[in-house]
Amino acid sequence: MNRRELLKLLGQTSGGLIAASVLGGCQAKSMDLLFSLDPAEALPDHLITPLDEFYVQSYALPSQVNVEKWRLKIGGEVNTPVTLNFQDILNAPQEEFYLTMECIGNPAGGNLIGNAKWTGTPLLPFLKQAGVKKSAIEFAMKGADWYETTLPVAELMRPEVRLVHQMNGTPLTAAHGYPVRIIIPGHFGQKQPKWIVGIDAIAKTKTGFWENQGWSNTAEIPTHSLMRQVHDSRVWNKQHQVKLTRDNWEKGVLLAGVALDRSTAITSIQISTDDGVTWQAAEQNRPESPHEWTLWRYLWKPTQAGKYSLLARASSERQQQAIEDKNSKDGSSGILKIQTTLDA
Ligand SMILES: Nc1nc2c(c(=O)[nH]1)N[C@H]1C(S)=C(S)[C@@H](COP(=O)(O)O)O[C@H]1N2
Ligand SMILES: [Mo]
Repeated sequence: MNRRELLKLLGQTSGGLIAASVLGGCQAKSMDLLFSLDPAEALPDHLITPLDEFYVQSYALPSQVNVEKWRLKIGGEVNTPVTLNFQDILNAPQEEFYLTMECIGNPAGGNLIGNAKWTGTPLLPFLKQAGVKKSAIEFAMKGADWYETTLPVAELMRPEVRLVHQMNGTPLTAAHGYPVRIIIPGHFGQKQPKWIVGIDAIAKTKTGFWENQGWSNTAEIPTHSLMRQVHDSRVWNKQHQVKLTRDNWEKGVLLAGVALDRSTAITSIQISTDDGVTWQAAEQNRPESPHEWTLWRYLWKPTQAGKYSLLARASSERQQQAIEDKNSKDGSSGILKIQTTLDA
């Protein structure tokens, strides 16, 4: 099957993102615990997802891009088109930053999310060098695999948009976009083309690959939380059932997870162990950047065996997460209810 056929095939699949995650090798390997079970240990400042656990979401198999031949062309509605090679990226000022990447198709509680330390250079000086014309309203971004997505001009002209070539201190792997990808904070992964080869200023609006299949065209990250761990088990899907023996729950049960918003700090995480009737505040860390996930934990002290429904909801300076379980094409902002059984 060639790429065109593959593209066509995926285009016809209603659950395109799911199909892609199979192709992309979204791994569900056994994972170490994210959070320490020792309540005396402080929450870390940063929780980095190791590269071998970082999800991969590609609609086509990763293109092998030859770094010698790689070029990024900034063109379209600009005064002077600019062509960059890999050395131009390395010669420009370098910045390191933490940012959490999440797929818009990540179901509530899903594993299509990861946090990394990225290294790259701001895009803005190159856009200024090209001189974006007044006629431009959007940028169309292209990957070497023909993936395309668009965003308004102002979104890409923010200083925090960068051309990135390292992830967790090592060159991007082929699966994550070697040699260069773009990162546009505040948006789901869909707006972050890997193997980027083209940024075209365009005078008419256009929609990209996933957007043409009904996925949000703004793809902005809503205020949301994910419970990732209940005591000593990792949680990564909504069917997840947790069972704890009395020995394990009597001393208290650690509930822990992450929360993220498009642009503002997470101000609180609330936990309910009675299906949303009462809520308690969880402990959280305070990352410097709103684009890195906030870590939270809560020590639940149940007094009775039984079945419980565990919920976590996040609030940011912008909004509070809704208590619903919606997996829509705008990204799932709904709450995951984790069914937990405490044995007598
Ligand atoms: N060129 C290209 N870029 C792409 C994609 C793709 O298929 N091709 N998938 C996008 C989607 S849907 C997501 S969620 C992120 C995932 O990035 P990751 O695979 O590095 O985790 O890449 C985005 N960038
Ligand atoms: Mo995605």
